[in-house]
Amino acid sequence: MNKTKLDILVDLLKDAPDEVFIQPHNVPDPDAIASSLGIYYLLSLRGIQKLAIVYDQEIEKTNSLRMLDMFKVPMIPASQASTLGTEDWAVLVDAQKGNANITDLPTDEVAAIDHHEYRGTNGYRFEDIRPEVGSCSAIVAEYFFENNVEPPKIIATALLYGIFMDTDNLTRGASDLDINMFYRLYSLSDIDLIVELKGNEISVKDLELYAEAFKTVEIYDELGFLRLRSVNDSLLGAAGDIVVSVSGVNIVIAYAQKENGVKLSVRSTCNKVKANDLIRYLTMDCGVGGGHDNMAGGFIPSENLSGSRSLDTFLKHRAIAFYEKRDG
Ligand SMILES: [Mn+2]
Repeated sequence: MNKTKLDILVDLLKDAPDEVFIQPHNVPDPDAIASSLGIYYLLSLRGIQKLAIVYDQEIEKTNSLRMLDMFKVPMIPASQASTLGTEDWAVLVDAQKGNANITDLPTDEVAAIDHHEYRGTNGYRFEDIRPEVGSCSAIVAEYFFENNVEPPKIIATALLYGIFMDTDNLTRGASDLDINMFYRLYSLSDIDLIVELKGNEISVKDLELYAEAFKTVEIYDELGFLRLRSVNDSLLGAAGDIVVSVSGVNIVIAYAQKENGVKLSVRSTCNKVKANDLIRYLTMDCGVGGGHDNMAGGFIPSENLSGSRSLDTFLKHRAIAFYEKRDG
């Protein structure tokens, strides 16, 4: 019988010299949390011991925090994993080596399961990277069904929510796999928990930040610009999602100036302007950026920002130039 991807991954991990750490991208979001939990369950089931999920940087959004508790996700900050070292292996989930959104821990990254843009083999001994899929949760859900493992209710629910969030309720970059997995997970899930998570997406503090940010919105044709004061990364994307839903606005550039530089988040529902192309253009020669056709993120370090020109002018100028080129 042909080996499944999970079989191959398990065969590899059985040779791990010490611990195996599952590592999602920094500031894990619902898709990253759900996929990590799913992989943790499958690997434990297949006898991989000394297994843990570690992440870097704070989990910011209330729904992500609620998930940890609700689904009993055994996830700890990497800084608290006292035994983590160079002899340990890592399986990257919803992330790839070399991306700006993941900290390079001392572990040897032997595997990557992801749906972001392909960033090269990076020495992985197992990789399953499918940029055409809208969520990593759908890829992980397929590991269950492909191996005839029925996900327990809480895991099915977490994965369903991961698909929900990363595809914006199946309207953003959803592939056939997302839809099929959504359908199969649905009957195994506890919808009341999804309803509860949906009721925990914004905190009162977030609301204040949103209110302040929405006052800064400027619109140029299909482009919307939004500036956040917050240092909270995930709010940037979430606020962008709201502005992109404004009638006539199809591309949103949300940004926040932090001490060390500028965080950027782009959303696009317009086929002519891909979010990943736009972010690369915005950060060209001054920063890093990447992501999906519909959602992308980037960073420009402070030292690369020109003192003479305001950040707002710089970003607007570049975004409009790119837009007009594409639109022409
Ligand atoms: Mn994801």
